[in-house]
Amino acid sequence: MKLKTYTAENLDKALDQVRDELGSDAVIVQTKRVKSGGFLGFFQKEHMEVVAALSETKPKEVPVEEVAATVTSPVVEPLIDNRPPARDVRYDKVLVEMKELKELLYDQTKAPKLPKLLREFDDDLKQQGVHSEARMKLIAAILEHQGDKRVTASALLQNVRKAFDELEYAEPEYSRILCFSGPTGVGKTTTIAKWATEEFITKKRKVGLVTTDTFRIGAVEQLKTYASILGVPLEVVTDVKDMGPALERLKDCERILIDTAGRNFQQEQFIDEVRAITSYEEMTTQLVLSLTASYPDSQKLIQSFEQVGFTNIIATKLDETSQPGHLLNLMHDYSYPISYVTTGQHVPHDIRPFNSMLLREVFLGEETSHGSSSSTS
Ligand SMILES: Nc1nc2c(ncn2[C@@H]2O[C@H](COP(=O)(O)OP(=O)(O)OP(=O)(O)O)[C@@H](O)[C@H]2O)c(=O)[nH]1
Ligand SMILES: [Mg+2]
Repeated sequence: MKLKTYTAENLDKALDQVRDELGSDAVIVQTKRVKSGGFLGFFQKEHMEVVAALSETKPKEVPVEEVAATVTSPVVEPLIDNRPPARDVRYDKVLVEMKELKELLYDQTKAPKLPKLLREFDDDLKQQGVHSEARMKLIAAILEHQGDKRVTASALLQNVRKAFDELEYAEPEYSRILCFSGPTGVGKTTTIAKWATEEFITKKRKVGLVTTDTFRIGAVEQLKTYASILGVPLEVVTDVKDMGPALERLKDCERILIDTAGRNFQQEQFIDEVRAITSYEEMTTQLVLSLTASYPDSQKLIQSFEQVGFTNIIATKLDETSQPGHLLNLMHDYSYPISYVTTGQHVPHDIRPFNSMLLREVFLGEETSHGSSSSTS
């Protein structure tokens, strides 16, 4: 597949260029506003960038209309109205190719022009799994603070701190009943135990636990152990129709935490299962995902859960991943709040609110005194 980027002052002009050069078999894979020129290519004049692809082998396999209609753009209206409802695999393939291309473009054109220290920092971020778009945005913010001053280690450190502080941290929302859902073994039950301890011991709230995980051997026992250590009530719900009465029995609880079985959410039936469990008033879904999973897998998971809705993301196993950069990718790609990050197996201590302090620790190695308390909301 031949990919080419066209830039023009507006969308119409860019599309004219595509038509003139690639003809009607061209596939519009992305349209976006970009800035160009000036210092290292950042903060400059805005124009429209259109990426078009032309299949060299089977030009008819991916018709322009079909792909163009499935392409989403954050800044421009869809090019063609009659878009198909579902994305197909070809679309995903084009997206992957585009992402790789963007990485390449950034790594080969912009990154080498950065001042040495900044380039090293950028490379570090890349090694830690931050994708090129998120890096580019962060580097732009750092450069903005930098101005034309020489990049020294201490200036860089200060500017990275500022850039982290200025990121948009969506405010998590918590309903009275929180349902923890996510793939197998990501740490749902352990996170509930940490959360329940904090709520009960530190915040002195009345806490109730519910588990619907009667699927995995030992799952009920696992939560029962935590419930009895804390001395909080636990309801075991074997059938979703029993959820109502179980919640009724816990009506005095100020916070109810619901554990669910880990599932392979690529299968639709399990999404339906979550839909049934979370259909109760006052209940919101907390999507638990592990930072040890690949970023594309986490994206697929988010896409599946968007069908049922969720309020916050909880990112687990920060201590076990070499790719903490997924946190920055999640922030860049989605508007869902990341409420907490878990940092180990110890209950209740290994859980942290997600904020710029945490990012500083992870990416700058800064020591912060967050104490032993997990501080859930
Ligand atoms: N390293 C590390 N391990 C964790 C963390 N959170 C949980 N674990 C471990 O991950 C394993 C699975 O944890 P669980 O809480 O049982 O995970 P789950 O999502 O409830 O699993 P299922 O119910 O089987 O889907 C256990 O060994 C936990 O101790 C974390 O933040 N870091
Ligand atoms: Mg569990």
